[in-house]
Amino acid sequence: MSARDTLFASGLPIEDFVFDEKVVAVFPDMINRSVPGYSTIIAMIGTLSAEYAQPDSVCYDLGCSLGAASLSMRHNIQADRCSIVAVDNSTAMVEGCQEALLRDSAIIPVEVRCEDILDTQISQASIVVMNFTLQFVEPNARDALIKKVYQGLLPGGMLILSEKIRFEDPALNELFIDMYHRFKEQQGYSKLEISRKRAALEKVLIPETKAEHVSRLVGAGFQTHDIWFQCFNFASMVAVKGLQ
Ligand code: GEK
Repeated sequence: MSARDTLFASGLPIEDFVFDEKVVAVFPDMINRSVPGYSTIIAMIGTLSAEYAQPDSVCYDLGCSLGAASLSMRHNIQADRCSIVAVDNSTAMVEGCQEALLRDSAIIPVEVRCEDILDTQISQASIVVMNFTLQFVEPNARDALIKKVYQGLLPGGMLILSEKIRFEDPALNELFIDMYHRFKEQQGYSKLEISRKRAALEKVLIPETKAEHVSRLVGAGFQTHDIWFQCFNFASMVAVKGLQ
């Protein structure tokens, strides 16, 4: 169990959100109480990897944080001679991820890299997970990143892309944000914590609409794609590279 997230409960001035050691210390509690369906998504990444990981391939976890998706893949992959590459550009996260792996007993090799995913070379991939990571990437770098993922995937390979999403209809957008804030209150966050965290994320987490994501996936070459999970303004998509 990680420490309880009270990072936004104090009256300190609000600064842009960063993934530093203070966040790492409370991260499992923070993400579980902030992303509706997070534990389901992590579990289903394991279920999808049992089906989609191919023999002699690499499974990437881009923006791995403490490695929850990597661990879920590691415990569920059935294919022979698979390895996992987990990447994050926060030193504190990468150290925490390495510690989590030391406590884990599964045998599939995991390489943890501290690097910007914009610099990560992707090849021989059967699964690429981006679980709430693309939303933190500079918007004008997103097309090239998804194209790189497509090119690095083997035929039949799968991208699992989870994101906070925005809705074109302003009323629906407001409704889902409102429902999301109610969810956070139910999780024990105060109204003050919710509004302070929202302000800290404003310039850092840039959500896009479903249509923008679909258009990027199609532009990169993915023929098959759909949302497999959604709760209010949080969604997870799968996109599969066709067999050529
Ligand atoms: C999970 N996937 O638990 N390069 C590398 N890492 C990055 C970059 C980048 N350009 N931008 C952001 N990150 C995880 C949760 S958290 C989502 C992912 C959240 C990293 C950042 O350091 C952080 O660890 C992660 O992406 C986003 O399944 O906290 O809402």
